[in-house]
Amino acid sequence: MKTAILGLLLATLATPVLASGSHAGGHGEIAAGEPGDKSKVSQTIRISMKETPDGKMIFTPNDFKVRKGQTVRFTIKNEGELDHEFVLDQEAKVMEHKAVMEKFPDMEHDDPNAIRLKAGKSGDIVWKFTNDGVFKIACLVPGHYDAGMHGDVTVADK
Ligand SMILES: [Cu+2]
Repeated sequence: MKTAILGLLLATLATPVLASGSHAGGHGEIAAGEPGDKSKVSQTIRISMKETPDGKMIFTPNDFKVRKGQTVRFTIKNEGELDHEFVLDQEAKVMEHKAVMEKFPDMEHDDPNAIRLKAGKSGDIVWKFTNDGVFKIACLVPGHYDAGMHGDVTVADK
């Protein structure tokens, strides 16, 4: 039963991602953009995720500027001792997703805008920023966002 509920939740969460595809203007789009094409990457941003000795959890760096239309490769390394994740989305979606994670802490994501990494592991997200605005990066493992694990991506026209 628990699995069925989780499956349903995951399906609900995954809908915007799956629907984003290549159609413009559909309703399930991710406002931050769409999965990028590796061959079109024009900027690589390296990010580390870790806990600090004073009990915070951080992305370093945690404030980026990118240009609209650009395809960015985020190379993310978990340099901490706990599992962490990197989710890129608009703030409202991040907060919605955070609430779901607090109820279902073991939920795994397999979305193009998110990656979960164990201690010592690295991974990439390739993303095309098709809209301007300020988007969030966040770790939604329960407690981590509130311990400081979030940041901003500002997408500007020029
Ligand atoms: Cu974390």
